[in-house]
Amino acid sequence: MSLHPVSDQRAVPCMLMRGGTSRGPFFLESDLPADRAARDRFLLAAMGSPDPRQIDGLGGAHPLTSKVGIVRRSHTPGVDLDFLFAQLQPNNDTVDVTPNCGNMLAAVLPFALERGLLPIAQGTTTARILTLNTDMQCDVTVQTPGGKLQYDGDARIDGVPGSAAPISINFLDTAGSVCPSLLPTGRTLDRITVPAASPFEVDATLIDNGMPMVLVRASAFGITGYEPAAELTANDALRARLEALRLAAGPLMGLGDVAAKNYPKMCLIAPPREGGAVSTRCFIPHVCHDSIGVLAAVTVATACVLPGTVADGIAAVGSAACQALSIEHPTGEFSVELETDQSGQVVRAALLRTARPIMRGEVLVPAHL
Ligand code: NQM
Repeated sequence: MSLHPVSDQRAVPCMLMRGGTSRGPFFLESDLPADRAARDRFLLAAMGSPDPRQIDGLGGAHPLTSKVGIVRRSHTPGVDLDFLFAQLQPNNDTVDVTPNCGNMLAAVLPFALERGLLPIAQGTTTARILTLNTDMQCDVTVQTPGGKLQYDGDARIDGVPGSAAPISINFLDTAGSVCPSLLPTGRTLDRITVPAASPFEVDATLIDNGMPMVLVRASAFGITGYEPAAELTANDALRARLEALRLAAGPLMGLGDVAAKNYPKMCLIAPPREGGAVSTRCFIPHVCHDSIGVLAAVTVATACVLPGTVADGIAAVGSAACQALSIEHPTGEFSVELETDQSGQVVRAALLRTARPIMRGEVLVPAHL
């Protein structure tokens, strides 16, 4: 952090990156205050939170554009890079570093190569990345023909216009990221009694294969599950019932009181309509996602291949040890390749994302912060 020479602002080097279907500034850890409270004050100011429009910062007035990536060379043997993801919000002053974000993760290696943390190889460059939020490791490969980062390409991901170079992510250990285990209640299905103004009971699968999630059938909430995301976000009665369920599920998942937390995420499922494995509408956790999060898709796909979950009888899945599952969402689909062992446990998840640098320079915040 340095004082801006011609003003009373402080300047911090930053790259604004799109990672998958998310966007946010990326920083080198060494450019940020070491003190956590000071770092969080800086991030809130940089993003313009709290403010619904984030008019005084870089945030895009939506949870998916209120994200920050912090990167450093790893100290862990066998690991190249450490990534800390921070979820901010337009409407409050939280800086949550508990959950993962597989979309922002897609931009970590390009950012690290841009900032010279690792050498660029010929053809493709692969790095092992440790997500510090949940101690999760993955291998990421980017295209580097001729020793230069390539962002242009033919890979398309739903939720992002156009096409770009593919970035492959191979997750090595996702089970029980924030929850104590993959199935924190020890069951694939729970009947939950939800205390609300009008109490109700609902069948749900409480699961965490990279993202703590509550899966329920859309039909249990009187909707089809094919409604547009904006229509569901505008449905206050539905959101109130989902929030009551989320608050009841949190302690059952070993997450304690989740009232002020960004997880578990809620996912309404319905039979696939486009030849995929299942149709989804995810709440993250209060706004309906226009597509689906990366680790949310891995977690939903995992529920689809486990017998006895709420997806049983809804999801269309095969029985091969390695299969690609297409998770349908409001703006298309998300393909996840899952590998299971002989006991049916998911041992590997692979997927494709894209990323692009949008701006590089310095973000300015008031110096008194
Ligand atoms: O699930 C949204 C996103 C995410 C998180 C969210 C994500 C993931 O789409 O890995 O990427 O669940 O808040 O960016």
